[in-house]
Amino acid sequence: MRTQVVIIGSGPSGLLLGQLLAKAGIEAVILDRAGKDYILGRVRAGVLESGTVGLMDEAGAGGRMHAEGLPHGGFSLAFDGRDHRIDLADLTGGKGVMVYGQTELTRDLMQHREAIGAATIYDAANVRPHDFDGRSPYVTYETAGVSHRIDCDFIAGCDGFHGVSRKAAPEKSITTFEKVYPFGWLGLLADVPPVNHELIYANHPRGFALCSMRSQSRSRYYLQCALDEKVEDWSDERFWGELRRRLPAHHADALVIGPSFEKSIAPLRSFVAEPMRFGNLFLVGDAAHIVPPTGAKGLNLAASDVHYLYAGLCEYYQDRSSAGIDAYSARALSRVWKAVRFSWWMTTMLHRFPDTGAFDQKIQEAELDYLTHSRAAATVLAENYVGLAY
Ligand code: RFL
Ligand code: PHB
Repeated sequence: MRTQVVIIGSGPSGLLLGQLLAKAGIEAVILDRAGKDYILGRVRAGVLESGTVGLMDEAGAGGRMHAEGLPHGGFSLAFDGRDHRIDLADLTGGKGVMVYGQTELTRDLMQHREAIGAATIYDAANVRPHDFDGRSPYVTYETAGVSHRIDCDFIAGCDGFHGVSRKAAPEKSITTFEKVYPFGWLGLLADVPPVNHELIYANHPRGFALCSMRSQSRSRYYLQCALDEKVEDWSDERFWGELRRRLPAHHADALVIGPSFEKSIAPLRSFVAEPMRFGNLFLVGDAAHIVPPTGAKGLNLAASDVHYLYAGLCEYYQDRSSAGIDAYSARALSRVWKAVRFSWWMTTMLHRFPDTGAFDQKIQEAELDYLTHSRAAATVLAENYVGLAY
C-alpha cells in the first residue's frame, strides 16, 4: 500500500492533521495501537484556545463544538479565602476560550473522518517508522498477527508521550529537557452543575484545586495530590470534602455534589524534545512535548504543531516548496517553549510544593497579589491563557 502521509496516532493531533490534509486533497492513513472506544474513554483536556477552535472549523469539524461548547470570557483565581476574576475578554481585546472536552473533539474528528471514508487502522500492533532519513520512508505494523507495510512521502508522529515515533529518532540527534513535579492531579467527573459559571483555579494551603466543567450539567474537578496517592483511597465523599475545604466559603457553600463516574490521577511533567523533525519524520503534539495541565496548553500546543505541519505539507504538495516543512521544527518549538514557560509558571504559582519554605511561600503570595493589582501583570496571564498567535 502507498499513501502520501502516514500518521501514527489517532489522538487529537493525528485526527486534526488527517482531516486538514483530507480537505487539502492530501492522502493520509492513520494508524493507532488502541481501539476507538479506548481512545474515546480517555478524559483529558477541556479548554480550547481560539486557534484550536479555528483549526476545527478549517477541518470542517467545528459544528457541534460551536453548538454545545461554552465560550468563556474569564476565569477566577481563588486564594486567601477570596476570588479574583481574570477578565480575559477585557484584557485581550475581546478574546476568550472555548470549554469543550477533548473526548468530544476527538469524537467529532473521528465521525468526520469516517464520513469521508478516509482510512484509520485501529488496534495496529508493533507500528514502526522506517527509512525516514532516506527517500523512501515506510511504516510497518501488524493486525491480527499479519504484517503490513505502507510506503509514503512523510511520517507524522502523533503518537503521544509514550509512542514509538520519538523513540525511533537516532539518540545522537535528539535532545530532551524535562522537569517532573512532586505532585499529581486527582480528577473527578460527575453529572452535577458546575459550582461557578467560569473555571476557578484555587491556591490553598492544603493544595491546588481546579473547578472546571464539560457542560452546564457536567463538572470536572481536580485536586492536587501526592504522587503516591491511590484512586481507590479517594471515595467520592472524601473528594467532595477535600474540594470544599480548598475553595472560598461562598463557592464551597454552592458546591453541588453527586456520584462520580470517572476518577483518575495524572502526574505532572514538563518535557520537550528537540528538534521536532528527523528527515521525513515529524513529531507532533505530546510525542514531542508535555506540559503540566495547569495552563490548559497540551492539546492547544498539539493543535498549533498541526497548523505548522499542515501549512508546510500544503506548500510542499501544492507549490513544490520545502520551505514550510524545513521551518516546521523551529516554528513549532518557538511557540512550544513559551507555553512550557507559561504552564510551569502557573503550576509554580498555584501549587504547594512539599519543600516550600517560608521564602517561597511569600514569593507565591506576592505573585498573586501583583496579579490582582496590576493590569499589566493580569494582561500577561490573559494573553498567554487565550493562546499566543501562531
Ligand atoms: P494523545 O492524545 O496521547 O494521542 C496519541 C495517540 O497515539 C496512540 N499511540 C500509538 N499508536 C500507534 N503505535 C504506537 N506505538 C502508539 N503509541 C501511542 C495512542 O493510542 C493515542 O491514541 O496525543 P496528542 O494527539 O498529541 O494529543 C495531546 C493531548 O491529548 C494532551 O496534550 C492533552 O490532553 C493535555 N491536557 C490538556 N490540554 C489542553 O490543551 N487543555 C487542557 O485543559 C488539558 N487538560 C490535559 C488536561 C491532560 C491531562 N492528562 C490526563 C495528561 C488534563 C489532564 C488531566
Ligand atoms: C479540564 O477541564 O479538564 C481542564 C481545564 C483547565 C485546565 C486543565 C484541565 O487548566
